[in-house]
Amino acid sequence: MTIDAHILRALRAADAPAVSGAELSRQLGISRAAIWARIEELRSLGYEIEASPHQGYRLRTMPDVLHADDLLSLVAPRQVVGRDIRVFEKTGSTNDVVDKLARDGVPEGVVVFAETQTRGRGRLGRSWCSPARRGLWFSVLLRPNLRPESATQLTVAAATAVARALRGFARVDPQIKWPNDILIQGRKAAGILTDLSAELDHIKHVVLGIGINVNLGATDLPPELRRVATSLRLATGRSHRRADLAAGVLRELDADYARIRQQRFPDIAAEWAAQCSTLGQTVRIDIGGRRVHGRAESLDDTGALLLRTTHGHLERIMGGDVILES
Ligand code: BT5
Repeated sequence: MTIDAHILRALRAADAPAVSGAELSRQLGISRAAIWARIEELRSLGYEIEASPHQGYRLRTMPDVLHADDLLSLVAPRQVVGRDIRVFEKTGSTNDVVDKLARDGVPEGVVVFAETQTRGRGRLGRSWCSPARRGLWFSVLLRPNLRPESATQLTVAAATAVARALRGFARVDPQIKWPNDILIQGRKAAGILTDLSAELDHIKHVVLGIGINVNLGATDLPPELRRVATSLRLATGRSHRRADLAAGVLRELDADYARIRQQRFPDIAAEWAAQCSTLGQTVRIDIGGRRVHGRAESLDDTGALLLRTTHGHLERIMGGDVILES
């Protein structure tokens, strides 16, 4: 963990109203002057830190910016997801940035956030609207020991983790629409894009891209999305501190990734099924140029959707767009 992350963590600790410079300098093994310089740097980023000669430093308010050290200190302790966090002001697509890191051999668990994306991507070449500082637009690098056909497990795990984090953080009741949409009050509040790099029998790496509409107002969305999309702010009537939600999502994702490594995907699938608005519904699914109709019955152990078609067959669906028919 970096020095700034340590300082922010110590300042945040609930049992310490203020932390002395001497204490920080002892914990970190650097001079009090060096601590002071870091505090000044954090202040310039918008952290309001009070300094009193007798008590020491006290964190009064935090800005709603994404700061890698702040996120690192909020996420700790974690096993894999979030052990390295990078924040960019602007990128094309965070999935592309992480894919490049993957090809350069960076270990799994790195997370890249962008305050805005100029070419945010959805599936099948669709675009993802990513207005500056209003949402969480980020990607996670994973190198799971899974066969390529089980990659959907990661999308399912991510959807479950995002839904759990949203529920705990903002007391909303998210629903999951297979495979990658998180809905609040029936409108899309988050989406997941899983980019896979694989050989025939094993996954080389997966880039899990997650977009969450946090503080978007109605006019931050293009007109054609205003009736189908929402944000946490629109749904709850108040703004939310993005860094806290980001840390919550990363912690939940870390927990679900651990469950996948321990071959406990069925536990995730059960949790997913309990909040999925697709199961039990009569749906139409568009898969490339093909269209199938039927009833969404369950998930299998790879994360695929099992559809009872109108002809009575059970069809295994790996990806596609689901449209509710009833
Ligand atoms: C998705 O695709 O839902 C996946 C979205 C993943 C976005 C993240 S952001 C960080 C990372 N980097 C990236 O470049 N992408 C990932 P799909 O199911 O294909 O849905 C795309 C459709 O959702 C679009 O065609 C629009 O109709 C709609 N849409 C676009 N922006 C939206 C937004 N901000 N909120 C809700 N809906 C949106």
